[in-house]
Parts: sequence; structure tokens; C-alpha cells
Amino acid sequence: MNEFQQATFLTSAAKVSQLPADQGVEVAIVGRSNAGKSSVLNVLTNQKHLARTSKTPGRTQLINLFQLDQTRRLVDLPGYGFAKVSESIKRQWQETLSQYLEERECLKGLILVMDCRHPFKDTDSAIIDWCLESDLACHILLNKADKLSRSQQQTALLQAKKKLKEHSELVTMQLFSTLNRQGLDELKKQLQSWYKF
Ligand SMILES: Nc1nc2c(ncn2[C@@H]2O[C@H](COP(=O)(O)OP(=O)(O)OP(=O)(O)O)[C@@H](O)[C@H]2O)c(=O)[nH]1
Ligand SMILES: [Mg+2]
Repeated sequence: MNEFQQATFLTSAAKVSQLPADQGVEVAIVGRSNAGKSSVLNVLTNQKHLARTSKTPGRTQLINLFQLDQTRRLVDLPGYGFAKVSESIKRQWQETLSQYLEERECLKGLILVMDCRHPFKDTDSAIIDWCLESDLACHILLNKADKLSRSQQQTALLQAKKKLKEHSELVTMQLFSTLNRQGLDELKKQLQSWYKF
């Protein structure tokens, strides 16, 4: 499966109005700052430095677009919930994020990355609710599973599933670790169905 390994950086945008034409199929990676969004992208594409990762939260400040082929794109969205960013920047990002989610016609699904030890924080739940209301598919990664034992992982997965208000086909969930690639095949399957590879 090397559809994802072919990914190349396409462009960065500070605003929705700067994005490339709203055509083809886009899947966006969202989540709190430091949840591991950029790391997920790198593991998925098997490229260590495609998306910048950092121990410092708030590293990804632009909408970064990666191209799989002529019509398929992956989008690394800036993280939310980073306390040290000024209020005005936070507000601006919140607006950009909601504008992207609401307006982007080619958006096929969201990958919502959460730390499996601290799921459903801040905007996470709002995004899930928004997906359910807007009929947009959302696949949740309970990331950093390597930080938990196998039994703790199962507990975290069960608890997270219980928390989902609605058991909808629209919202799916799995454990993941960018450190040891746990869950990578499951993630690829989800993406392949969205992209119709
Ligand atoms: N243990 C462990 N650490 C991880 C995992 N995924 C990411 N990390 C670490 O978490 C930190 C943040 O990862 P990033 O991929 O930069 O997170 P991000 O969500 O893109 O953060 P922003 O760009 O700030 O929104 C880095 O130090 C990563 O090495 C994982 O599965 N396990
Ligand atoms: Mg990032």
C-alpha cells in the first residue's frame, strides 16, 4: 500500500481563502495541540519529516496541505487548546477551523487525534457534535497508546466509545501509536474507503 507514501507537500495557507481549488477529495487531521497530528501524517506517509513535529505545542500554525495525487489531499490543521497562544490568535484559529469545516466542499472526512490518556477535551467534543450534525464522517485516533498497558488501552477504548453520545456509523474510533505504528493498517483502511483508492 504505497498510495500514502507518495505524499508530497503541496502548500500552506493561513486562511481558508488561500486554499487551493475546492475540488477532489480532502481528509483533514484535527485535534488538540500536541496530540500527535503531524506525527500521524508522517507515520501514515512513511516519511519522517514530511510534517513538522515538535515537543513544543502550537508548532503547526498554518493549514498545511499534502498531495497524494492529482485529486487527493491530506490536510494538517493547526492544533487547538494550546494555552500559551494569545487570545486573539486563539480566536482567529477557531474561526479558521470552523470556516474550513463549514465551507470546504471537498472535505470527505476528519481524522480526530486525541491523547488516549486525556480524550474529549476542549474543542474535541464540539468537533464530534459538529460532524454528527453536518453528516461528516469522523475517525478518532486514541493516540499515544504506547503510554498505556494493553489492558489500560482496552479500558480507554471502551470508555471513549461509551462517551460518544450517538453510536453513529459516522464516528469510528481506534487505538493508535505513532511510536510503534499500532493501528496503522486500520487507519489506512478507513482512508482508503474515503479516498476510494
Ligand atoms: N509516546 C508517544 N508520543 C507521541 C506519539 N505521537 C506523537 N508523539 C509526540 O507528541 C509530541 C507532539 O507531536 P506532534 O505530531 O508535533 O503533535 P501535533 O498534534 O502536530 O501538535 P501541533 O502541531 O502543535 O498541533 C511530539 O513530541 C511527538 O513525538 C505517540 O503515539 N506516542
Ligand atoms: Mg502539528
